[in-house]
Amino acid sequence: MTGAPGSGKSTLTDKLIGVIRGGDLEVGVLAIDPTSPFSGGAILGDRIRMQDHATDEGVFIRSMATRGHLGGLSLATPQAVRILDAAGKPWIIIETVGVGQVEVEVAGAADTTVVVVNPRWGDGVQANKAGLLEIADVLVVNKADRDGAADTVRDLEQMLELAGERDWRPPIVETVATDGRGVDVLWRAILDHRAHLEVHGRLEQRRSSRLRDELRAIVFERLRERVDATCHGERFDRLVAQVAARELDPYTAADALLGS
Ligand SMILES: Nc1nc2c(ncn2[C@@H]2O[C@H](COP(=O)(O)OP(=O)(O)OP(=O)(O)O)[C@@H](O)[C@H]2O)c(=O)[nH]1
Ligand SMILES: [Mg+2]
Repeated sequence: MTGAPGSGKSTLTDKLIGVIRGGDLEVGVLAIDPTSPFSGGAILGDRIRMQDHATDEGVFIRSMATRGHLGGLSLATPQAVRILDAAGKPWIIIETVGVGQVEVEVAGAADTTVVVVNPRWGDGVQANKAGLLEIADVLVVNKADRDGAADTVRDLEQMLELAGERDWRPPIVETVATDGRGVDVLWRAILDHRAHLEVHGRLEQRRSSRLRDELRAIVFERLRERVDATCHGERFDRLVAQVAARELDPYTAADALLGS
């Protein structure tokens, strides 16, 4: 579940928890704050917004900040999802603020990406509109109680039209998260997307490509640690001095370091 700050992600998540618990299934919620090192605001805000479920044993809600975490969101999120999965949560909702690269990483971590926008979304200068449409499996126009919801739906339809043929056309759902209107339609859209993935073998494909990305990211982090360890110390300093004195070119120096 991704979208601009304040678009209603937590309120929608709260209502979705209600739907899932109505079916007696357990649910895990990860609210990811990509910017704050402490996530204090997010923890408080999300807990308050999902208060109805705070004492429900079948609901696990956790806020996490990823700044400062090695590999950031792309490593922390799948690991947290894995733990919730192992703990037997059949549904896991990941909420994160959409800012640039982040929503793309979220899309990488989830089976279904829900992009939340609000009425008049089309008015502002939003650099990453096309990018958001690209990752959306389901589009939500939340705060449909406000003016301009129908226009925004039309805008989105046009943009999807321009984006061309795809094997899955993201449905556009209007919701009013505060009173729950449209949330049943949103849940149906999520289930439809899941069914689509399963029928076409895409679920396994997505998960396997996700694992490839994760493994690659882990290897990358490990290599980075080695780079830090290698480009450090007496031998490194000596090679730098040799390059500075033009006794050695930097590529040869690099090879010498890697060779060691
Ligand atoms: N009028 C109206 N207000 C809404 C609706 N959904 C959410 N809100 C309000 O919008 C504000 C932000 O809602 P949140 O659910 O916290 O939004 P969010 O996207 O989780 O916000 P961040 O996590 O801070 O990015 C709250 O005051 C909600 O009560 C809606 O459908 N209609
Ligand atoms: Mg929130």
